[in-house]
Amino acid sequence: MLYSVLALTGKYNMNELSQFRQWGSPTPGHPEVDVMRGVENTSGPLGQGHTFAVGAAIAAKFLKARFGEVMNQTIYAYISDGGVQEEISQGSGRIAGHLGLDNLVMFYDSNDIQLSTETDAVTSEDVAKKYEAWNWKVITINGNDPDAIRAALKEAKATEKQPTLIIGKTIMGKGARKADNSSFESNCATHGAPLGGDAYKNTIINLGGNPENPFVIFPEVAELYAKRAKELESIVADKYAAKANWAKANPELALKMETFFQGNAPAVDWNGIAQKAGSATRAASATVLAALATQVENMIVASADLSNSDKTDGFLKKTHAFTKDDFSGAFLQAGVSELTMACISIGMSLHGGVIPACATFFVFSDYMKPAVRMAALMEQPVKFIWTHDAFRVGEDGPTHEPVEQEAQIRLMEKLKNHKGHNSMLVLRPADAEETTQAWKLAMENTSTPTALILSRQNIANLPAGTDYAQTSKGAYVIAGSDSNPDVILVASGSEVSTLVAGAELLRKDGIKLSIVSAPSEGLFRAQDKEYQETVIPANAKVFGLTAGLPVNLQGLVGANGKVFGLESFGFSAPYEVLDEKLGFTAENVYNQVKALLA
Ligand SMILES: Cc1ncc(C[n+]2csc(CCOP(=O)(O)OP(=O)(O)O)c2C)c(N)n1
Ligand SMILES: [Mg+2]
Repeated sequence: MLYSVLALTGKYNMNELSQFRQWGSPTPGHPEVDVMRGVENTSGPLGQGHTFAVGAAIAAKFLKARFGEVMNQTIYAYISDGGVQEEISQGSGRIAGHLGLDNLVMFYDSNDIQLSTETDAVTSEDVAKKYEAWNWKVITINGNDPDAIRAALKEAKATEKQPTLIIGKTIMGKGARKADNSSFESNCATHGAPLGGDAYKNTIINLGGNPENPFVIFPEVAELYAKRAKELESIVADKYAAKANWAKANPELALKMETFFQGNAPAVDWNGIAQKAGSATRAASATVLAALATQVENMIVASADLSNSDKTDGFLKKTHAFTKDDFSGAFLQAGVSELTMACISIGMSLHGGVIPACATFFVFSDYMKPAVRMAALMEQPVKFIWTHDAFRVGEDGPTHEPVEQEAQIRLMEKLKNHKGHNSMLVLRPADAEETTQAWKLAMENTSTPTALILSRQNIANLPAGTDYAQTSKGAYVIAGSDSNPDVILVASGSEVSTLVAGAELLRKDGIKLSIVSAPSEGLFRAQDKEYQETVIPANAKVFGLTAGLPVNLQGLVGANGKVFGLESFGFSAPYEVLDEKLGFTAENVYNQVKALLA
């Protein structure tokens, strides 16, 4: 539907439509973001698209609060039976209604048919009542009637303080015919499969076309669209003129708006950020966020009901959360809805003009993976803040202790996007200072999503003299390392300081060692081979320590070494006890390395 409508506006030609789903065509099976062609987001995983729209509507409100009527956009979205059923629709429906997003109009293609059954086989809920309960204006119409659609859109535009859901009761496969020329309407079989053979021929004939030459725009349709194009030309010209007048009257604001939409890395006084030595990296992140809140005017931070734990409150304390009538703040209290929050953040990013970040506990990144994948595919520079990064969550026990999550998310560093770059930057800083550097990299990364994996517990700073600027190389040798080491010790996050403690014991035995902090293997492997060789020479003996699965470090440690990691779920106990029980101590580092060198 999207391609065919865009073809009527000249964004695709008939040849491109005929290449639907074929290699190299601009018409892949599910539309992939291509703004110049009118595809504003990649779609396919049900439920995410309309949530991107909620994010875009929030971004528009945020910008309107700063620039006024010139940013007075309405966001139009589509949803289907499948989208309404997806759990994420609960989150986006709630938030859009709660924030009274009257700049959001969503059309629900309610055809009572889904992929493998009719909808009444799986649901009997009253969708209108559900959305009304979330503070949506709901208008139910015959969705195949253009006049009814026009009237509903007018009503939606006039609605204040509520998003609008237009429930269009439609007929699936309207006009479709089977091989025997009987009706093929309202039939699951028409969802995705080509009609084929005589069904296809009969359908084209029934719709007034010629099966021998089906890729044709009927003259009356072409005329209708040409007329509308003319109207749009003058509407757009008026908009541009109004914008130019506004820019003339408000040169500073106009410049600011231009800067926001350029999407470049913002200017931040990174050197001015003073970290408290020995902080938890989540607390160090709060320190950075406090600076970003005052220095980056178009940053929006969200948290899924954990702002005081994930320490996004560092940002929140300098601003205020969005409310129904007030988007002058820059914080989204997303409530407990991690996937929704992630998709809203992506939608903000797709809208443009803003820099979104969102936060929760690392273990709940599991709830966000489908969105992270879409952010990576669409190359959206959303910042994902994940705190409570390992078993040192402690007393909360195994449900809250990420073990395999780091390995999972680091797979995205290995997966290339369509530009051939790592599809995501994943950083797990080793101390407070490295956290500042990690945030700097995150803000400077304007072409892919970034993950910041942060600790709950305090971490001793790396040895004095460590050149933190080298964080940008993904892995680097920290201060106090020996040249020509007998063994190289490598880790990320708080395990680096455990290595430092273990190294002290090893040095007493005369062992020479080098310690490598590796916040991002993906970034490290993007450096030239020469640099990589200076940090971890190919023939070196290497010991890796990770509070996640050993696979986190196997790529860095190689065949010549050994990784000590966690190979089970965690346990509930104070984290110092867990460190002892699970072997994350200086003594165990000593024992493991001695065994490796023996
Ligand atoms: C997350 C997710 N799960 C499953 C699918 C597979 N799928 C594609 S469309 C669809 C349902 C189709 O029904 P509906 O949304 O009503 O669309 P219609 O067939 O009416 O056009 C399903 C299950 C998907 N694309 N995304
Ligand atoms: Mg349907």
